[in-house]
This record gives sequence, C-alpha cells and structure tokens, in this order.
Amino acid sequence: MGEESPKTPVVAEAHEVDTFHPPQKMLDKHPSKPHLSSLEEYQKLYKQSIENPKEFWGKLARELLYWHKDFDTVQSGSLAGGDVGWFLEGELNASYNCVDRHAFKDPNKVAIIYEADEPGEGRQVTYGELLRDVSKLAHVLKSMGVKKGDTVAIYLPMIPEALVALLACSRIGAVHSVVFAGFSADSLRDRVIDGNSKVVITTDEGKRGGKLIGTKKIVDEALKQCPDVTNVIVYKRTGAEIPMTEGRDVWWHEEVEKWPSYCPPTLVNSEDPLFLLYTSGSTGKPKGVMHTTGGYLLGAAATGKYVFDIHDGDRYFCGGDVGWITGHTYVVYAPLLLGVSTVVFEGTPAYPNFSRYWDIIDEHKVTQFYVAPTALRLLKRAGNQHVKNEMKHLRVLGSVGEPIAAEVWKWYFEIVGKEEAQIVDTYWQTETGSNVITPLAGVTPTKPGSASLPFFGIEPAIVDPVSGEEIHGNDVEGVLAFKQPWPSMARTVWGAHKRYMDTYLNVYKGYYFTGDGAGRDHEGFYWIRGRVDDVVNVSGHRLSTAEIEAALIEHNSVAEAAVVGVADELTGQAVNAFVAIKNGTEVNDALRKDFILQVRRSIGPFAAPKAVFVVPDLPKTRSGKIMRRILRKILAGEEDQLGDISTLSDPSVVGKIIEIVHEAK
Ligand code: 6R9
Repeated sequence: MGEESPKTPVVAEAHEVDTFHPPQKMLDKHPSKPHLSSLEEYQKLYKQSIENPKEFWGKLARELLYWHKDFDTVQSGSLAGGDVGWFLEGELNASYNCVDRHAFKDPNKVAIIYEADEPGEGRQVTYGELLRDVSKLAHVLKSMGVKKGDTVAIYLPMIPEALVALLACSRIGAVHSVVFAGFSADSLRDRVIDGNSKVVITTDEGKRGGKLIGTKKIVDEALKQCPDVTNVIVYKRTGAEIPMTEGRDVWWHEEVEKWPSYCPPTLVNSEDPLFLLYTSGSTGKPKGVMHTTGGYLLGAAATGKYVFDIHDGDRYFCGGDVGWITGHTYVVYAPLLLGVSTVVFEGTPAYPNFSRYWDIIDEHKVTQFYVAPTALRLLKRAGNQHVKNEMKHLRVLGSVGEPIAAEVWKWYFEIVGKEEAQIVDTYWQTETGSNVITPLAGVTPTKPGSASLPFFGIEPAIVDPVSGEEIHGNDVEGVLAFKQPWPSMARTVWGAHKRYMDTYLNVYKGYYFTGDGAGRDHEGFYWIRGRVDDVVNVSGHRLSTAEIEAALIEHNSVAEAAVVGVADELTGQAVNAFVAIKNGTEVNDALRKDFILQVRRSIGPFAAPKAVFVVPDLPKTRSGKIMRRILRKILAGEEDQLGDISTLSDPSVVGKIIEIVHEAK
C-alpha cells in the first residue's frame, strides 16, 4: 500500500468555461439582500481574514455564538506543531447555542421539519419543543452516568431524534460519535470500541425507501463484543418486536417521561471535544476525527450564513445523512445555530417516486437545498418529467461530496432552479469541519465544475507533489494544501495524534494536506480533481480501498486482495476488487457473490464491490507492494500505457489479469 502516493494528478486541458453571475431573479425574490453586497466586499473581508485572522475570527465568534464566558486568546498553536486551538479561555455550550437562545426568543418557531419515509407521515418540532426533548434526553444520559468528556455512540436513522440525541450529548458536555446507520455490525463494533462509548442510542428499526432496516438487531450483534457498553437507549420508530436485554436496553419514551423538561447546559471550554466522526483514510483502520466545540460551531455558523446566505425565516434542506459530516454540519449545526428551520428527511430521492425531493421543497417552501451530485445524476437520468414542481422559494442550490460535472451543474441550475437560484459547489472534508472552498451565494460568480474561491481564513496552496514545493501563480496544477489554521479544522484523530500529524500535517511541513489534487485557473478559481490517495468516492461516500481489502482478506478463501476505484457514470466512482484466492478453491459465481457479501457484512452495503475479478496473483513489486496503478489502467482499457512492468516480481501476471478482465466485460 501507499506505493503510489502522492500521485501526480492529471493536468486538465485548458478550456473556456462559462461564468455565471448570481441570478438577478434570485436577488429579486430575496427576503432582504445577501449578507455581503459584492464580490469586492468578499475580497476585502477575505484579505482581512488572512492577514489578521485573530481580529477577523474573534469578532465573528462573538457575533455568531453565545459565550457564557468570553475568551481572551483567539488562536494559539500552529499547523507545524499540530497544536492549534481557538478561543482558548472561552466557555460555551453547543446545545444552548443551537436551541435555548432561539427557544427563549420564539418557542413556537419551527426548528425541525421532519419528512418521514412515507410522504405525509412527518411532523414539525418547534424550538420550544426541541429544548424540552433535548433536556429530557440529557437527563436520561446523566442518569446513566454519562459525564462531560464521555463518548456516546449514536446509530440512528434520519429522524428528529437523531438531532435530539446529538444535542443532548452536547448539552451535558458529552462527545457524540455518530455511526452511519448503513454501517454493518462489525463496523459499528469497531467504532464503539475505538471511541470508548459506554452508551449507544438507536431505534427498533429504520425505514428508508419503503424498506425496513434492523438497526437494533445490528446494535445487538455489534455489542456482543463490546462488554463496556452499559446502556442502549432505543427509540421506537416502527413498533417492531425486538429483544431487549434486561439491565442494558431501555426504551427512549419510557425514560424521558421520568425527567423534567429543562436541564441546565454544562459549560465546556471552547477546545473541549464536541464530537468524533469516523472517516476512511489510506489505511484499513477508520480514523476517529475529533472536532472541538467553539471553532467547529463557528465554522458551521459562518458558512451557513455566508455560503448559503441563510436569513431568519429560511427553510433549509440538506439531504445528507447525519451519519456523515455533511449531516452534522448542515442538517444539524449550521441551520440550528442560525435559528432557522431544518428539514430532516428520512427517505430516498427515488421513493415513492423521483419527484420526492422536489415535492418536499415545494411543500415546505424550502429556500436552500444541498445535496451530493450522485443524487442529481440519478434524478437527471430519470428524466425532466419528474421535475414539474415550481420550487419558487429556492435561492441556493448546494452541491457537495464529489466533483459535479458541468452538464449536471447546468441541469441543476436550469431544470431544478429555473435559473432563479445560485449553485454553490462546496468543497470540504470531514476534517475541515465546514466548507473551505466554495462560492458565497449572492456574491461569487461561478463556473460549472469549479468550487471557486476560498472561504474566509482559508489560504490554499497548490503544492508540487514530487518536490513538496508550493507552486505560485495562476494556471497551475498540483495537490491542495492550506497554509493557515482555521477554526473548524479537526484537532486530532482520536487516540492517534501521530496518525493525525502524519496524515495531514507532516506531509508538507507547515501545511494542512487535503489529500486532493487541484488546479488554480487563470482567474484564481479552484478546480478539485479528486483524491490522490487510496480513498474512493462512491455516491459521495468516502471509502478506503485498504479497508475494503482488509474486509476481503477476512474471507477464508482469499489469499490477497487489491481494490481500486473506477469511474462510474452513476456513482462517480465504483469499487472493483481483484482477489487472489488460496490454492484449491473452486472459482464460480457463488464465490464472487460471497466476496461481495463479505464486504457488505464487514463494512456495509454501500461499500460492496461492483465487480470482483478472481486472479491467479496480483501485480507486485519485488518488495511485495501491490501495484494498484496497473490494475486501474487495465480497467480503464489503457493496457498500452502500463509503463515498465519488468520490475514486477512476476510480470506475466499482468497478461493473465488483462485476459480475465476482458472475459468479464
Ligand atoms: C464533505 C465531504 C471529503 C472528500 C474530499 C474530496 C471530495 C468533497 C467536493 C469534493 C469535489 C467538491 N469532495 N466535496 N470533490 N468537489 N465540492 O464530502 O466530506 O466525506 O470527508 O469527503 O470528498 O475528495 O477530500 P468527506
């Protein structure tokens, strides 16, 4: 592993692209006006944020967040030292900032618009109700012995209780560790153990796209190997018959009844952890990315305000799942910090039909919509007849998670937005906490396929991956790094600070390394080219090839495995696996299916390989490193560009693999 990283990104051909300005019709229907008046104002503020970050962020932190105790030191530490801290003496509480201050002002304001999987079965939760729900669950957690700094694992579908659970943790200073409810029992187990969670919150079942998901069953399976978990709180979502383990499992509705409707927030230091979120990296073991309170919340609030141009009275709909960073920052924290209504959607864009998103947007007069291109590709392909809706309140259409192709961008703009909403292609990562390269709605001109310009405080550098030198000027290509710390950057990898340093801060000393290739065009606009490490992006889900390989190797018949990402029309990238089996194993379709099942079981259905090639051996260097680059070339049909394969320990395997791939196609 790692033999080819960092890889040199492909240099894009220079081409003329259209520039789109914030549509006049968007400004016409605006309830007031965008927060910034012009691109020049952005440029002026941006300059301040880079030249005088402490003044810039200190002011914004006091404007956007409520501090129970003010801070003196805006920022300390450095990227090189890996010891960055923000708002050091400050004390605050995340749930107070997201709930109480809005509930005190107007308890009847809608906080959550819940759209259940079945249309018509949703409900709304006001800020006043949210404060009560969060308080009650906070008491329940306290009664179970959860204290400030303890980790709580959350394995919940997209229901309002997911938000209640996150906020209840932060209310008592506990650290939430959400595990996407599509992860398998094994993945959940690993995350519960690594995060040292003593309490798990789940549902009896989940419901998505008309299908039931046995969440509690998966939790039970996972917890067989988690002896330290003392309690499981189960929210009744479907009413299914499920076994409850005496002394460990409790029903949410029964527990909350016992406690008062107000629980005072526990103040935490700005640098106390707010949450862990596991993400895939270059190695097999997922990383528990840790975010702290003050800086993360500021990143969420500031990008909500300026990127999405959120105004009081807006109804914000992010289609991301709370199991990923997009759900954390833009379903939960950004809209609630700004006191607007957030749509929580339990279902899928294709159920009961391809108009589901658009129906939701119309029904709730959604003003900002935010989704991954993979969903847009699916809906575009389904046909424009499904987009009859007017959606006349839409002002901002966001894209996230993967590059958006120009034709999908244009479809989003013309067919969904009727040219009355601005597209914001937001580039960021679990580790950056909030958008880092992105247009500001109402302000930044956009080019389809470009994430455009850096957000405040982000000083991008294009670095030559070979020399490690920064490449100055425009019209350049390289890997993307950042030169200054920003408030919402991850502070560490849970229990593995050295890994954090080695992955992000030691690669190019003094810089934060993103792992993405990028270009800066003649006007200073950024174009994200994709990962240069062993991370693949399937339907906007971030997967590690090494993690999938590790899953395959667990199978009895597998000797070795190599996984690569290949371009896929629908999912962006797809997982293809090459498996060398142990001697004497019979090769047939059942075996291939079994390998796919192995990955589903070990990680989750979304990581399942699209194709499995059973091969006699893998192409390896003499020192035993698997040459995934050769496999990628073969899949791309570029056998004539394999380069020098004579250095392989057995060059003849290449021909055999080519034959097997051809046969399968
Ligand atoms: C938010 C999120 C991060 C990786 C990132 C990059 C890719 C995200 C993108 C984008 C092109 C965009 N990515 N946004 N690529 N354009 N607008 O997705 O976080 O799951 O951690 O993934 O996703 O490759 O490095 P995460």
